[in-house]
Amino acid sequence: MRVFNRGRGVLFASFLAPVAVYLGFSIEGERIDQRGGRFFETGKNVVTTVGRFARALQSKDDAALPQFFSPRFHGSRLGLNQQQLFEEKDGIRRYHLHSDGEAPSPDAALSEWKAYIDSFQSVEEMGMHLHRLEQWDSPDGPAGVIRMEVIGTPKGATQAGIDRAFFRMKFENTDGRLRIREASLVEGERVIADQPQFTDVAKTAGVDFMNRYYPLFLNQPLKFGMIRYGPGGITAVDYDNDGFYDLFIPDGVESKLFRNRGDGTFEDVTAKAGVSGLDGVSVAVFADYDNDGYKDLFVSHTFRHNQLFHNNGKGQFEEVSEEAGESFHLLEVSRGAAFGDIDNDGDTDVLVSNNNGPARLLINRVGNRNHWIGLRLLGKKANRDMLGARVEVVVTPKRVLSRRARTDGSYCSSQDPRVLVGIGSSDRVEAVRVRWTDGSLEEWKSPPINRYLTLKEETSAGKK
Ligand SMILES: [Ca+2]
Ligand SMILES: [Ca+2]
Ligand SMILES: [Ca+2]
Repeated sequence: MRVFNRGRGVLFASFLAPVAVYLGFSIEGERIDQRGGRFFETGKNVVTTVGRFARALQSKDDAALPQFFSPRFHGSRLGLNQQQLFEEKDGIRRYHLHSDGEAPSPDAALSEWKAYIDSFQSVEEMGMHLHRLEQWDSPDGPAGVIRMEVIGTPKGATQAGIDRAFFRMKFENTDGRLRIREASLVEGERVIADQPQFTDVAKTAGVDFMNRYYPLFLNQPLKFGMIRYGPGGITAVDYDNDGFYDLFIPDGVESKLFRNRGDGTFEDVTAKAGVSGLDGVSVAVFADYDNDGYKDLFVSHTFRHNQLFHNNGKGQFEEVSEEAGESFHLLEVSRGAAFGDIDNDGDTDVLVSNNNGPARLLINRVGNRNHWIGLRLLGKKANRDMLGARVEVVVTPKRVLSRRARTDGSYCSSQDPRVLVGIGSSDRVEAVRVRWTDGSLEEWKSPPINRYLTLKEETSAGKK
């Protein structure tokens, strides 16, 4: 039985398809390649230059620093030493960099940087990165937006803060060497607190896992120094319905499933749960495709076909990709996946996005054979979609399915904000409870099933 069908007329043509045809013309292709090469070399030169500039600043290399500025430099003050407090919340202070618009001489521009670095008692990291190349093919030299990131402890501070800023810079090209010709502040801020906000407990919690690249891809020579494959983020999911969020960590070598023990520690259940050996994973999305009340696992891959695993309700997953539909046999570079009931028939469908290929919309053909209840939460105040609100579907007092209203969960994808809860063969639900985001609780008794209901805040009889 096939689980997912491709939707009718829903194979979205990628905008890259015409580009592929265009590239088929070899002369044009060659020209584009040369242009691409120049673009790359210019960008690389800027990246190298600002990287060296950051290192010279961090090491206070007074001999090297003046060489980064053109003698014809002009610009406006960057506001590095003019920080204005604009927010203080939960012990965290945020400052904006403020430029007074004055135009410093090359020496004054350098002094501003020196004074900035001298304002720290220690600098742990200082980085300058090319954020956007805005001009790269001009004889005047390249121009773009440079992102600065500094982690350091300012003099008099109790711990390190983070400075982030964007500067618009123009560079002068002298015999292949770039110097800063113009510079101005786009925006910047400092975020700092007197106390640590988070303590790293990964080791004691049992989740100190370091991601690894997919080995085959890592060993491939790359024409351009592109970003290599990396997984698209961790998934937090309560796959065993015990009310505690578990963690799935996608990885290039072997992804991990950690079960939350409920005492602040996690157990590596990758092997026990039957999901060993998942490599080259982009994202993992958990959704109950068959509405049996247990969230199943969809895994998108960068280097082989995507996979679907059925959750047996006893803590194990069983692969069902073979019978899940033709899309699970395709070799595509899949990235994010968005889940939602696109055809409103009571089961969750999925939209998979692919690099350099069409998005695939997979229509679920089996889910609504089981019973279900769909809930659209509506808040009265600011959080209209009530994202983060907790829903408990009380099938029986002993079978309570807990879910959250959420749209997150997958790389560059947003899920259906409605909460779709499969209840298997149960033909009634005793109650639905909603813990709204302000902590208040409401209950709706004996709601109808196999349909979508809109639950508005403060409209139930059972407001507590
Ligand atoms: Ca759990
Ligand atoms: Ca299921
Ligand atoms: Ca559906």
